[in-house]
Amino acid sequence: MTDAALTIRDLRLRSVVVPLKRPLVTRVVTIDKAAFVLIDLETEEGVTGRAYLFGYSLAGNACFVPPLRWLADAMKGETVDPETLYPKARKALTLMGHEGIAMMAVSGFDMACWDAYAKAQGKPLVEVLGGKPGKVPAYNSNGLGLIGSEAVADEAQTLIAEGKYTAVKVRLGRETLDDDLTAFRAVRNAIGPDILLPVDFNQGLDVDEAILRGQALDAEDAYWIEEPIRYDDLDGNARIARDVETPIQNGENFYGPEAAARAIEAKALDYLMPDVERIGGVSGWMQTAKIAEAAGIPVSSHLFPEFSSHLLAATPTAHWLEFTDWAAPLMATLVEVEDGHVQISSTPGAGVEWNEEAVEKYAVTL
Ligand code: SMN
Ligand code: MG
Repeated sequence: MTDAALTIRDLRLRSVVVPLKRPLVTRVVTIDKAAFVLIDLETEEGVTGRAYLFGYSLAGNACFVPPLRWLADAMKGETVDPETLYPKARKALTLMGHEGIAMMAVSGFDMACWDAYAKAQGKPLVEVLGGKPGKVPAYNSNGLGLIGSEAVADEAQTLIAEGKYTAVKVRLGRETLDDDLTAFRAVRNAIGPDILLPVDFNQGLDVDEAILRGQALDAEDAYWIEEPIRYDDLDGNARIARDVETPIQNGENFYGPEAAARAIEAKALDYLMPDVERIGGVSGWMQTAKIAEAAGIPVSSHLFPEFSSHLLAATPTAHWLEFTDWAAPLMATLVEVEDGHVQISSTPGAGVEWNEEAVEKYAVTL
């Protein structure tokens, strides 16, 4: 990067809360609105890098702002070279820890850096990362929470029809195993045998219950079992992965490539599903993709379809993109879905540009 070099001036941060078309009830949380912090990385050259963080709630958004401001102050005047800035950003927040909110702030900063960097090269992010432009297989994750069996079966049909999807994911973790099986079978009957049907317990079980419900799902046809127990109980997850045949999916709550490496080493998962806002942004994702490749582990994404489509196309063991449209009301251009695939944006950067009118409408003060 020579001619296209950019210099960081500041981070502009805005907080928004967007209503969800379909509230999502999970074992741990009900999400009926989506709170985001919008990050505009401003450069002296006038190129702006854009990304967003998902704060889950207004209080969550408020947590992101101080470490992001800290990074803005620490990184002012630096050249936008994301591979150099990622370790610098992590170091800048060392005393806040390498996980949790600090890592999420580093991730958001890193994503905005990569967006600016790709824009300065005039290329879509996927190309800068060495991946192929085009499309990636996606499942529609805009629903299928812990609702009644009839409602969940109807919703599954609607979700598939929205984009000719060949996979949808149902949340489980109802009161009893029987309740879960009833919901799973209702969805399976409604969608037919050819649609892949992963399930997500959102960390809701203990190890014994997870083995019990997991083995019951072995007799059904669940495509994967996601987060059956606490994501960071590696011994427990390894026991479940050993005793249950259906592949165990984990990773949306891993902070940094180190956490993914530890889980793979512990055999605590069969499939890996990093979340770009926790794994360390684009830089952390790409390091994680290498670790997964070496271990032969399939990699799916969690939320953030705009960035995740670029990342999966540059991931050697890419598996499934989780499609949600939660940030769509804020975007100038929508993520395109066709025949169950997300089209990777082809404009320079990661394809995140704000619809300023909508941002103004949904803006909230912290
Ligand atoms: C999930 C968790 C938190 C917020 C939204 C969705 C869920 C998923 O675990 O994987 O979709
Ligand atoms: Mg999940």
